[in-house]
Amino acid sequence: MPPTPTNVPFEFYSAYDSDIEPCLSNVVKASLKKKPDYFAPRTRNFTVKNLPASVRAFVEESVELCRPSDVHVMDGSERENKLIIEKLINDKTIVKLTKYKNSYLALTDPRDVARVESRTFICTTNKSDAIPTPANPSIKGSLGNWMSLQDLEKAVDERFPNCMQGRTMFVIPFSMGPVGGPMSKIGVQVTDSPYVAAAMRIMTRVGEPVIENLQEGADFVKALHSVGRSPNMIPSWPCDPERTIILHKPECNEIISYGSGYGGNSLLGKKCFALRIGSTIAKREGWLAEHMLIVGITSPHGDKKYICAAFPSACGKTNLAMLESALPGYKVECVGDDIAWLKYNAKTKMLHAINPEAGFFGVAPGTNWKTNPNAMASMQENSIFTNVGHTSDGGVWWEGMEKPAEGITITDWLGKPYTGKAGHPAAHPNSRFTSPASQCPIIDPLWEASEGVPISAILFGGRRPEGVPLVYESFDWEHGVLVGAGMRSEATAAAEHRGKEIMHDPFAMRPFFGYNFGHYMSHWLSQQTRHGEIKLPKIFHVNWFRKDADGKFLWPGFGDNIRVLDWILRRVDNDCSIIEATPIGYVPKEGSLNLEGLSPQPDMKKLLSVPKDFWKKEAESIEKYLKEQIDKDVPAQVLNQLQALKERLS
Ligand code: OXD
Ligand code: MN
Repeated sequence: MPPTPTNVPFEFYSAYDSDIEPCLSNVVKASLKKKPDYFAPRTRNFTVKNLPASVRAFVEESVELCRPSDVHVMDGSERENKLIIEKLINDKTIVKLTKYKNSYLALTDPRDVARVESRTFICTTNKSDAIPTPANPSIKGSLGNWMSLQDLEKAVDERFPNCMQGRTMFVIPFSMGPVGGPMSKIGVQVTDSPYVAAAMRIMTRVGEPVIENLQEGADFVKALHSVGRSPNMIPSWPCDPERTIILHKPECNEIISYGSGYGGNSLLGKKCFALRIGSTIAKREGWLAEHMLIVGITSPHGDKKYICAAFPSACGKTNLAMLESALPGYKVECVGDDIAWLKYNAKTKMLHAINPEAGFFGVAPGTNWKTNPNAMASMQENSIFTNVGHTSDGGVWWEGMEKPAEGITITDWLGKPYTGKAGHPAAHPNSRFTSPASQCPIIDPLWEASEGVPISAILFGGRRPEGVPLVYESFDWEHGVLVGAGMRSEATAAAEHRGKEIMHDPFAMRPFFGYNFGHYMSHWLSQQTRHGEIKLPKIFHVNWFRKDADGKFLWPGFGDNIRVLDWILRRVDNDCSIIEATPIGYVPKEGSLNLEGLSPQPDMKKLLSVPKDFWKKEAESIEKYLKEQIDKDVPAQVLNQLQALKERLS
């Protein structure tokens, strides 16, 4: 009999449905015989058998391929979560953090710490549907990777057969967005990772209501995930880093991920579904799936507006989404910190946004009670921390956090005593906290509104140490599309990139496009006309990261960013007295940003300057990028906008 993962009796076994036996080998069947029933009766007994036929077919095919030793259909209950956590503790994947309620620390295999962009593929019949073709065959495309459907089959055949042997397959019915909402979508992920099962339960809405929705005939995205197997696997964090692969089939709404248990590689609701598959569904249905936070801002006069902001990974979306205003009288409330689905609303004639997620998967380093008290408060219970330091009093610690109390020692993310020596951080730079959004003290009352919240402004931004002003506004929507397309930012640790190279990251979506970026720009442009009358959001670009000649940040950032949001909202109200036209867009007129109470006063001249030579080079670099990388797929309007920018700069 193959070994069961641990000796703890799990209710998972009793959830197995003998009807799928015909597709299991005899060896596997033997391991499934007569498991004791540890169930307290559930409202409904979720088994493979009583899943809707289409879901059941997907699960059965996955079982046939991966041969798990048992199958558990998740109902999302507390009781079930306890059992999953118990299993994770037994497997030594997580340890309990005694300092916080119901919270745990997971340490991954050190080779499985970030999204693997180089192994992420969009698989379509025609390559040009998935990625643009560079102008010259010697130029490597940087806007996603394509794989043929035949090669996908081969990649699956080389990795998946029997990959779940001896493991439980979790079937996770999940909803992106409030269950049953008009903007929401359903997914079913099967995975052999209990860590993923527990994290998906935080990051998405899992369980009974979703199954009911499926039973009523709702469509769903199929997501197959295995952490895989490799010869030198760590038992506590199985993975197969050499053969990791993340595949998307937008033509049939399928995701297949193998070899990694971490983050966007494995929590398939997030990047794979909500952005890559999501953007292709959005294109078909006429809406937008974006790498954006959503916040509501109430002015001192009680006027509330919602905005979205697209920044690349690890560039402060979570901090802006949870901003504590430095200006008295302003209130910021969080709808989401990473992903926005935006759809035209016929009643308001505006784009409305939902946050399809239910949790935060935030970058830990740099987060503290000063920089983001709301994130800190959100993670005080029911949270899973991954690859951070562990304190001797049962808590967590990472670079940038307040010093631990006298006498407290730290074990680093590799399990070694933390010495503070340079190059040996306590937490991996891409270490994360996973916490329920509902725990955020400033969660917006409408964060689960099924029709979303109306969006008045869209911000693009990145880490730009040089040349890019604190804020500027595009002249109109088409110019805004060029601003999004021309986004660049310093590389961060969220993926496998090294160093601080300034990378093009159009719309903060470079790693997340589900289809050809040229077509994506056309789709954005089409928002102007496709819905009839529409009040489109104004588009801005912000940069909190400009530095002076000594390498010091010119702007304090964090809570003081409200000063920029205040200016933006006055622009949304069409206050024309606060702008000055420059070749790249409108910047704040001297004295129009509210800097009251800010000490020391920042050098606004430097912060808002638009150096012509820098921008001429920037425009050249954008042109080179668009022409080399996207070539014939760049929409004419974007090329016209670029030409107009160059003329304004000449
Ligand atoms: C994320 C990312 O995890 O963008 O949100 O990498
Ligand atoms: Mn992200």
